[in-house]
This record gives sequence, C-alpha cells and structure tokens, in this order.
Amino acid sequence: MKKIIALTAAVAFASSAVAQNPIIRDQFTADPTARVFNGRVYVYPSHDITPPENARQEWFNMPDYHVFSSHNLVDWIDHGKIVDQATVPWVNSTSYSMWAPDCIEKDGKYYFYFPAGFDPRLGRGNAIGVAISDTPYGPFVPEPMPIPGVGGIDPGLFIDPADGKAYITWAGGGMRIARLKDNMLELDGEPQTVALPQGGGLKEGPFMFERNGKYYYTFPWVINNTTEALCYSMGDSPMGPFEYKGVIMDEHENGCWTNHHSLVEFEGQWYLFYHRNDFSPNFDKNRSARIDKVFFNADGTIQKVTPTERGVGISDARSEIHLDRYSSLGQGASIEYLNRWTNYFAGWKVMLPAGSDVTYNDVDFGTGVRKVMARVLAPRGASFSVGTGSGSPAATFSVPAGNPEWMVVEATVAATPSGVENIVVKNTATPPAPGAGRMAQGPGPVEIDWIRFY
Ligand code: FUB
Repeated sequence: MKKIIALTAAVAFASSAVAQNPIIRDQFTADPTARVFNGRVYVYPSHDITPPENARQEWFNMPDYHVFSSHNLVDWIDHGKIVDQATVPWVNSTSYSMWAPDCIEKDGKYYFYFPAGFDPRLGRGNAIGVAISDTPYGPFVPEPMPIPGVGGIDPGLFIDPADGKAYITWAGGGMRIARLKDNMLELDGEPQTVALPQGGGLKEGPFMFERNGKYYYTFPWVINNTTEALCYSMGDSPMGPFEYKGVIMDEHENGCWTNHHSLVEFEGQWYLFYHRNDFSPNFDKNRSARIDKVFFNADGTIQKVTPTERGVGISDARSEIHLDRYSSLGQGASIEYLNRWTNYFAGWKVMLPAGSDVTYNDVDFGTGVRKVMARVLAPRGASFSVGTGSGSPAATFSVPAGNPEWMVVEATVAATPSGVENIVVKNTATPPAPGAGRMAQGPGPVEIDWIRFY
C-alpha cells in the first residue's frame, strides 16, 4: 500500500454522478416531480435558497426553477434555470414563492405548471401559471397570466392514458381537481374537491398516476398531527371517488416538516422521488431531492418505502463511492458530516471503529479493476479491507499512524471482482478489550470519505 497524497483538498461533489441520496449535491432541490420524456428521467424540483435579507426569514424562499435530467438515475445534468420570479409577468418578483411545480407533455409541447404569489397590482394570493416549451428542458415561455379559476399551490398534472384527457389537481381550500381544456391553459368545468379522509392536519402536494387501470391519488398529509407522511388513495377514474389506502412513506425521523413526492416508472421499475433536509439539518426549509424504489402488491396497493442513503442506480467502481451513502451499517459504524461548521454540501464520512463494517450495494466493476484508492482519516493508523459480497477481501489497507489529516491511500486489488457486486469495507483492527486504554490498542478507528477503483 502506498500513500499517494498526504493532504487533499475538500472533495468537490459533482451534481452529475452520484447514484446516491440526495441526488443533487450543489444546490437545494425540493418538491421533486419526476417525468419520463423520450427515454430520459426529468426532475422538476422547486429551488430552496438560504433566506435572502429582503425576504421572510425562517420560511421557504424559492426564486426560480431548474430542471435536471438523467438517462440512468445516476448521471444528472442540470439544464439550468427555466423560470424565474423576475421574468414571469404576473408574479410578484420579490416574493420567493415559486413552490412545488409539475411538467407534462401534450402533442409535442411541454407545459410547466408552477405556483407563485400574484403581483399585487394584478391579483391576490397564490395562483398557478404555465410556461410552454418545445423540449422538456426549455426554453420555457411563461403565459402572461395564470390559469383562471385556480387559486392555491402544488399543481399536479395527469393525462389519462385511456382517453388522453388532461386534469389538474392542486391544494387550495382542500384538494381540488378539474379537467383541463385541450389548450392545457384553462379549466374545462368547475373544480371539484377530492374526497379524502378527515382528521389529522394539512394535506397538500397532490400527485396522480395510473397503473394497470387503477388511478392513484397521492398526497403529503400531517396524518398524526406531527409532520408530513406521504399517503395515497386509489380509484377507478381520474376524478375519483378514491378509497384511502394508507402511507407510502412515514414522517421523516429527523423532523423535516414537509415531504413532497412523485412516482414514476422508468425501465420497468417504479421510483418514489421525495425530499428531506439532508444538506440543512438545522433548517428544514432547505431541502434536497431523493429517490428510492417503490414496489406494488398484487392488488395494486403500494408497499411502504423506507428512505435510504444509498438511493438507486448502479455505481461505477471507477467513480468516487461514498460509503456514507451505505446500504447497511455494521455494529458501531456511524455517519457524520465532513464539515458541519461551514459547509454541509461537503457531504458525509463513515466512521468505522475497530471491528465494524459498512456495506454498499450495486457497484459495477466492468471487466475488472487493479487498484483501489480511499480517502481516509486515521491519525492512530488503521487497517481495513475492501471486499465484495462474493467473498474474499479484494484489497487490504494498512495506514501508518501519525498523520492527523485526510489523505488518499491506495492498494492493489488481489481478487479482481467483475460485473456488479456489493462492497463490504471492514475495519480489521481488533476491538479494544473492555476497560483497555484507547492508546493501548494499536490501529484504531478509520474515517472514510470515499473509495474508488481503477
Ligand atoms: O416547497 C414549498 C411547499 O412545501 C410545497 O409547495 C409543499 O408541498 C411543501 O413541500
């Protein structure tokens, strides 16, 4: 094993190749609506920012929208800003009120629906506007005025595959739904209130989809009077009636008050897109988009989804594999921010005391690799192994004591894995005997930022 870099700079997270949660690493991305257009997944989130001085502090501040896309749920492209509060004619340009959006395709045009606060000279409260593009990524041209007759937030669009009719649902005085005219810009009839279970607290963020002839009406709901869980009802037609079926995702354990989601099928697998405040643990109005797999029961009901750090997608062995986005943690292993003082976006590290391990699933080794690098912090020295699910350690590291800084070390891969494998990284030092002094134990804990094969 050879030490190749003594002091490394902070890791620069590309927002473009992680296959881990959260999926976007260089900005906040809340309320992710995912759509599949032309074989790519597009995510239309809202854009939380740190409250600017001229805005309401301790509240949501959302000035614009970006769109992101991926062909594999791993490599994400930020297509940049598509709509801005400063350039929509009807929007109050200093309201930072561009909440959860949606986008849908009809007859080759892409219709982006977004809520925002009305310019007080033109109207009152929140309205829902539309911007239109010839591509899923813009340029989008906003309509001069919002959709007449729709006051509220969180537009969710649905086109019935049975007959091509479009619907819009939103939150405002209850959950509302209406047919859209073929121009996608006006309601076709009076909005109706969607009958959902009573009790609990706020419901918002509706998202509809169809699967095997069943219509799903899904929504965040403060069901236990605490924070939002993701819930759903099912029915036999787009306007209901819907029968309440239960919870898709429980309330976030970390107390993030909102959750907001979408479900999409991509290459035969269903996914739940949702958000949590991963890069802002002390302020839950700065949120980040996440993805986990969704599975259905034979009767069409949805199996509950548990949030994971690992997320979805296959990681390239030759990319930086952040073990802190683990699939499972062995006893004693834990996760901590790399820099909890000035930059949560620096990400996390896994901390492995002697004897503990971390497993990371679905790494593609291709036809094989020869070496493995690891970014580690181990002032007392450490020994750890990198193995695959199929057995023997692929590589062993022995980090000498005495370096108080992060460093990148490398080792030769002995048993060359190929194809897609799970990785197990284990601190091979002997755990201290009960009561033994810390320094008596030789190699000790190791903190790992990432490993990368080549
Ligand atoms: O992002 C602002 C609001 O928080 C959304 O519109 C709601 O659904 C909730 O996620």
